[in-house]
Amino acid sequence: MIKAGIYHTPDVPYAYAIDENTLYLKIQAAKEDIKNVTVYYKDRHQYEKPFQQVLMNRIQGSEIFDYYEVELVNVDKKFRYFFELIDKEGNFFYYNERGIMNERPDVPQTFQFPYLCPGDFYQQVEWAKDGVMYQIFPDRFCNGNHNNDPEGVKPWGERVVGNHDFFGGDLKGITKQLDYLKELGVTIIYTTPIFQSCSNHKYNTKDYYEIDPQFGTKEELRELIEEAHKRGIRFVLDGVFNHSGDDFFAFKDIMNKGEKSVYRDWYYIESYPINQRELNYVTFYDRYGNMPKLNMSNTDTVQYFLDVASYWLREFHIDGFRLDVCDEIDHGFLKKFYERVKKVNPEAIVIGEIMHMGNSFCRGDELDSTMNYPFRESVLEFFALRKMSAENFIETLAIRQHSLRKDLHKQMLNLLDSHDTARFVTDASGQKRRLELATVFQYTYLGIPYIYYGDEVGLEGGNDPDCRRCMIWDKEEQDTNLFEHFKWLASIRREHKEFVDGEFNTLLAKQQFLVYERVLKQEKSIVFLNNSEEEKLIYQLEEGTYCNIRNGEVIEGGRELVVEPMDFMVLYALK
Ligand code: ARE
Ligand code: CA
Repeated sequence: MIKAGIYHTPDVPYAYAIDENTLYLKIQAAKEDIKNVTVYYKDRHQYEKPFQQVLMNRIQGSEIFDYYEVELVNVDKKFRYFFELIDKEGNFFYYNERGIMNERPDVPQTFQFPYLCPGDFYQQVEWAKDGVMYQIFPDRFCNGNHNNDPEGVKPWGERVVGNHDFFGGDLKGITKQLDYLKELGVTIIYTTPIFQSCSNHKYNTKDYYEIDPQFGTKEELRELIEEAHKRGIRFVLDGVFNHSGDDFFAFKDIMNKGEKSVYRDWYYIESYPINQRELNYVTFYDRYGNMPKLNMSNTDTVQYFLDVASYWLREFHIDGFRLDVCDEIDHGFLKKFYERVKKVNPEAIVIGEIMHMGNSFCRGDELDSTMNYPFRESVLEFFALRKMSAENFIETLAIRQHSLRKDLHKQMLNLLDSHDTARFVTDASGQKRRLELATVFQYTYLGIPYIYYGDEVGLEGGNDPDCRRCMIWDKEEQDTNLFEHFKWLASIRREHKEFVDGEFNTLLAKQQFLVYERVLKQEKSIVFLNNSEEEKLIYQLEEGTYCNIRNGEVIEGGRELVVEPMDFMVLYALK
């Protein structure tokens, strides 16, 4: 046995409470090195009681590791356990708190999961997990009221977009387009910030209790949310709590009163008076003087922002927050924030904007999800830039999958692009077929599909600010085939729960060919993606009867299946 491959720790993502009696356990082993793994467990206080044993399930791992998992039920809620590993040669090994041994460990040396504390259970956000998210940059989505347009708005659709341009989009415009979003299959809207702020993106908040007049009124927000809810669409707001605008009252007070300001501890001020040219205070990205970083370990600041969250949840029935620059905010604040949000609305979601792994935020007590930028990087390199083989692609995803707890991984927001990146189709040199294949993957992989407004009709754009062009509403200019494709994807995800909750198993990942199945109890679908521009994908299909869910055709298995270059197929196993 390759001992170096063995790993477990009684902590997330290797061990965590699923509910009041159930413990999830996972162990890592070197690839194809182990015949099987059995876990022995019992109540930790019952020394005399014999261990119960259960064989662990092997799940698909990465290129170098295999994983075994199991759910243990113990009504006494207290666990003591160790692993028995049998290698390919039939040798027995025992793994416990003190390492790997040749003999069965004594009871005191076993791993322990001392208690399944009720407060530690993680509750999945069902409506989010089953849904499709749509991101809106309000100034650019739809102008529903010309009376609130800021001065000097540019004509809608102007090709060149500057850092400081305004186009007049607003909340009324979003309300007007709810039926459009419903048709697309959207179930969650997330808007970038809408609180009062002088910029077009509004990430420098002036007042966390006001809607920016450019976007409308509180009444209009209320109407938007009510109308969305009527259509089964949830509404998530952007919370910019890492920093405020420099015109936020607390920072202004420090600018005016210097050291004497009662708000001096709300920020990280290095010296007085405030000097916006030299930046003698901490800011977002160390350079944006109009975005001073908030001190979220200061009790008053924390209290203020917890109340801000309560206000929008309670008064406007928003369904959650996306937290800007989440990974630079204190864990302590995030834990309190999560607790407050769930207290006001137990169903609400908390999403972190984290561009990297961010696993320390994903233990189940700070966030329900993150914007899955690592997913985006992989999909971009495989489908758009074609810099990666299918093997590498699957490997990068497997590493991410196994580093996170399963329930949270199914709620990751799988984006292809956002207001901070170039658009996928533009990175794909305008080749929409690449976008189509990538979206097939996005909608049939683990996690929540996330559309950045306009991608569904072929809107293009390079890096910020070009990725923030106005939404195309002229039907002549919209790519309606693409729209139909997105619609179809949402429908198969709605109808086939295996795409939401099923296990993901790769059947083939080679060069530019990808075949995988999603399995949920008796339900199984197989996805074939041929990302090659020249070669056919030829795959020996297992015996059985399948339905091609794109056209309803019934296909008998036990034969070779051919998928043309840059094409895909989704088969549902009938029997
Ligand atoms: C824009 C332009 C700048 C210009 C500036 C001034 O992009 O080039 O100099 O305007 O006019 C918001 C606006 C941006 C604006 C920025 C500053 O939306 O348009 O810049 O404010 O005024 C990191 C963070 C991540 C952050 C990105 C942007 O980790 O949290 O940077 N994303 C959020 C929002 C943004 C928002 C802010 C934060 C600020 O989603 O829209 O910007 O509130 C690597 C790094 C990442 C890094 C990423 C991008 O991947 O590892 O950490 O993300 O690059 O730089
Ligand atoms: Ca307007």
